[in-house]
Amino acid sequence: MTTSNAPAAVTAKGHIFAMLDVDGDGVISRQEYLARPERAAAALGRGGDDPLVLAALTAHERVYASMDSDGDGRVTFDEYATWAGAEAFDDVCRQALGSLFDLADTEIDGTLSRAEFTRLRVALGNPAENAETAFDALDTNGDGRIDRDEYLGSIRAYVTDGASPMAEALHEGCAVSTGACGAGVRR
Ligand SMILES: [Ca+2]
Ligand SMILES: [Ca+2]
Ligand SMILES: [Ca+2]
Repeated sequence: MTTSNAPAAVTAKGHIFAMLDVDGDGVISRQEYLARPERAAAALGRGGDDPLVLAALTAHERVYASMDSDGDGRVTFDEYATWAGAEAFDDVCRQALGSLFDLADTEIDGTLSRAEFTRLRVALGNPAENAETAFDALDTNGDGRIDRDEYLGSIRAYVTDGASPMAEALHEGCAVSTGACGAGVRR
């Protein structure tokens, strides 16, 4: 299991929790979490009967159930901190993040173009202004596309180490655009 006490890793965890606790009441509610794929689907023009939307909802349900260990429909920071880590990422988060990627990949070529990335980012409630910076940080091989492995690998590195191109992107305020599913690092 990957664990880290690095300041960057602790910062990453705080960033992700704050991003998912949309109303800032110190709890990630079920509704707050499940609104993410719903909002993305609606903004990307996908209906509720789209198999990709159903897959995204199922994947997010699974993450929430995993994260909410006492099953009360509220994820506190302590609950989140105990749960989050590389293991949670590999078990459930990779699938949820991949599902958002697939929703945004409207050309179905397995990569996100700048336009597709920006649409996903806006769909998840972030302003489009710094999409360029975020895109450049995530396009690690600089080919003008973010492929699925590049995308998921960057987020995994961020949630386990707090250090990756994702950190730069998050510090630009683009946390929501990454679609981070809630897997942060363990203390
Ligand atoms: Ca909340
Ligand atoms: Ca709970
Ligand atoms: Ca594409």
